[in-house]
Amino acid sequence: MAQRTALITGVTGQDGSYLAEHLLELDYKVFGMVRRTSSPNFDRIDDLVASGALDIIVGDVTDAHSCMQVVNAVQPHEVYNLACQSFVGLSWDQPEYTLKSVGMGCVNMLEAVRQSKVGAARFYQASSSEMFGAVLESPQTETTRFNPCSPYGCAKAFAHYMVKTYRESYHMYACSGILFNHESPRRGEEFVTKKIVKAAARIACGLQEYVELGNLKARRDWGHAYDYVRAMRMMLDQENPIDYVVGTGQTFSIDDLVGVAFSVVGIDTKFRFVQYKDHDALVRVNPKLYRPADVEVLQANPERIYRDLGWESTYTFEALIEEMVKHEMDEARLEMAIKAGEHA
Ligand code: NDP
Ligand code: GDR
Repeated sequence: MAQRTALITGVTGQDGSYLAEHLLELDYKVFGMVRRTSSPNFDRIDDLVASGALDIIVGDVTDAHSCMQVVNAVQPHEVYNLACQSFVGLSWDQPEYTLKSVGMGCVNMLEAVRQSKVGAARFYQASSSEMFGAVLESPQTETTRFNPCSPYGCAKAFAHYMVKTYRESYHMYACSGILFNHESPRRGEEFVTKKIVKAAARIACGLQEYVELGNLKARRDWGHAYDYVRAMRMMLDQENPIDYVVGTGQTFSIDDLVGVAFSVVGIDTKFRFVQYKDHDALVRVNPKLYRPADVEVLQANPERIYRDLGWESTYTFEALIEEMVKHEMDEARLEMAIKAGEHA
């Protein structure tokens, strides 16, 4: 079979980097679209760029002209639209930019594919469980009604319906993966898993005293990004474009996450856990970190993707958190060694 060409927007992000690796392993030619920054932020894809395996092309999803130019230049068989402002918490402070990058970003990429000479390219959209918001049914399936409660969730719902509209209006092969939270050692610093595993490692190494968190009662369905990018590709590799819910089917609270992360470094948080204004506590609740509205519980029912595509999550929650904590322990040890060197 002739080599397939894929275009990934958001390739510098957590998912983009895993997806690029996965597609390269499957012998795809892969192009990553990046926006121009004053200094490069290729940390997650450094090796792929340096080795020449991944081709970089400059474009911004909020700029329709650049989307068109990139699609015409690359002539992809498959487009994975992952780029956007993805931090839910920030979406209340930057609702306009969030809507532009999530919502119009998706429309710009859809239009670029539709109007380009490669009209037959298959299109994957990164939809989100955040669209379920204040959930109307549990666990959530492909038919659960959306009830978003953040600007980000509203923007993702808009993009999701635009993909459906393009699929039905223009008979495009376009589909969305409704992905639940997925994490990895490459997770962005502001997300709660990363914040907690990093704090557990640094506290264990004496580099940090405590960590401040917001809503500890929220529950999420957490999996590993490696598994979720496999699902994206599987969705573009079937006969017809179909939207799928992708998750583990299990849900854990932030409290649970703290317990597991700290236990990996041998700290029992039961006695020195959360107390607001308790200066001895390792984990302190700061009400400033509460969101104006929060999704309290999310839990996927991934039966359909399992049945149709044979996809399943290969990581338990504990294994995911352990991998993340171990990575942070390596980072913390490196930091200690550098500090020791400075003082030698
Ligand atoms: P990240 O925040 O790690 O990555 C976002 C990527 O988008 C980065 O490469 C970023 O580039 C890029 N980007 C942002 N704005 C623009 C723009 N205007 N033009 C071009 N590129 C842009 O997100 P994840 O990898 O975690 O998530 C990937 C996608 O999946 C996102 O759409 C997210 O909303 C969605 N999603 C993620 C889930 C998760 O749990 N991770 C769950 C459900 C959906 P830069 O490096 O320059 O900032
Ligand atoms: P989420 O992930 O909003 O689900 O979006 P995040 O890790 O930011 O929050 C999860 C839950 O933890 C609570 N929380 C905190 N969150 C952060 N970031 N920082 C804290 O200190 C903190 N304390 C408690 C939050 O209130 C929330 O309930 C992620 C992103 O990847 C989205 O792009 C994606 O669409 C969804 O997952 C599915």
